[in-house]
Amino acid sequence: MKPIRVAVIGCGFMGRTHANAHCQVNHFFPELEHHPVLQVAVAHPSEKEKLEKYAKTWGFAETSTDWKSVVARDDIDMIDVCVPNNLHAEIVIAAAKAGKIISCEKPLAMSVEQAIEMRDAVEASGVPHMISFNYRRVPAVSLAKQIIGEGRIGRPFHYRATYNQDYTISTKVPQGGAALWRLDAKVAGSGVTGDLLAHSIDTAEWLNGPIKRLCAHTEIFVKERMHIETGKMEPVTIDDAAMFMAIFENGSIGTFESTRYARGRKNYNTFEMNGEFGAFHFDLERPEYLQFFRYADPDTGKKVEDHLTGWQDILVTNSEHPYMSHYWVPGTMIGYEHTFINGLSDFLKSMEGGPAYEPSIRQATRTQAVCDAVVKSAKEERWVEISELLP
Ligand code: NAI
Ligand code: SOE
Repeated sequence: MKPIRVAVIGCGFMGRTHANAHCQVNHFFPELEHHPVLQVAVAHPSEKEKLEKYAKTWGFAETSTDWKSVVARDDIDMIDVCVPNNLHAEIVIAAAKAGKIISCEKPLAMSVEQAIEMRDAVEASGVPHMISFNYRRVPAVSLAKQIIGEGRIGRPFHYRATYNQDYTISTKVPQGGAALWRLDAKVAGSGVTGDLLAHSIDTAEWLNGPIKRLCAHTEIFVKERMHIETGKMEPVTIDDAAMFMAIFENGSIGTFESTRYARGRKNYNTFEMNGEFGAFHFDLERPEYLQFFRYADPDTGKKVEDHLTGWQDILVTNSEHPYMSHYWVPGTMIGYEHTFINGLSDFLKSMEGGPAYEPSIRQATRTQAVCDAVVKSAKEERWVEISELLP
């Protein structure tokens, strides 16, 4: 086994999912040659106590509140970036220059300009890297990709995505601070566009190819919120909700909607694709299912008998389904945390001669360009070509 000494930077929500993945990946993927070792846990100096607890819980050898000195160490192989969005660029660029293996959370950056700088630094250094768009690794989502590859959707006509939550409806929710930095544009970059639509865009381009142009509208429902750091009411400048129409390079058309004001919705990440031969629908609130509609055989084009057509709920837990042979017996479920384990396993396999890990920083830069196009289109009230932002 080859050890990879990991420094996880950030001990919040993602710090936990990533530490768990590092601990679990060799249990479920014993064929891997690499073995992550939790060497240093890093967090902001204001979270010293939380950091110590986190490090103890997950078994890190050491802690630090100075990520720069950690990146500079020779005895660290991998920098795993799990901090708010405004810190991604500085850490990723420093890690690339130091020749470290890099893992970075989404959204890649605060802007496409910043993403391009990160991409150039990482590509120049040639270091192995992964950007954590984990929902690709839900087995049912990977099955959708497989079904497209088998020609079962045929010519695509429509792509429809939503990513809705409801936790900012109360005007009393402050902006800034732990987790709620997402409401502060200086830290998050954008609102639901970077936080939630980035996932939908990554999945959409993976399944249906590049988006060519789009037209968006964004909304801020609560215009002022108390800022945790100043204690004062301050204008809200992130998008609370965003929706856009998209034209894909392959000629299909799409709609995307995201909000944190969809009462009742917690993590409602859905997508549907309708093609000539078939269709599928996925809903992250029922993650073990992929709905599939079969209209015609992909090889012969022959129609399924009319009385046998209908939506089929595929319970994606058979060992023939993506990733599932690594877990339990058919009919037993895996969950959210396994998307991170699956992603890390794919990444380590890519370092061992397996298929290239996706999304790379190049693809994540495209996703960032589409996010920026959404914000630009809404601001300028016009259609925006993605090539305007990423020639
Ligand atoms: P969080 O607020 O739970 O944790 C942030 C962590 O960053 C804290 O431990 C804090 O101490 C640390 N931090 C802040 N400033 C620091 C500094 N200067 N030096 C060292 N550490 C510092 O945030 P969360 O939810 O874990 O988000 C982190 C990143 O992960 C974000 O980019 C977010 O968009 C992304 N994310 C991705 C998800 C996914 O589905 N792939 C889910 C949730 C978040
Ligand atoms: C926001 O609540 C959030 O945690 C996002 O930051 C994640 O990217 C998403 O997967 C779940 O929701």
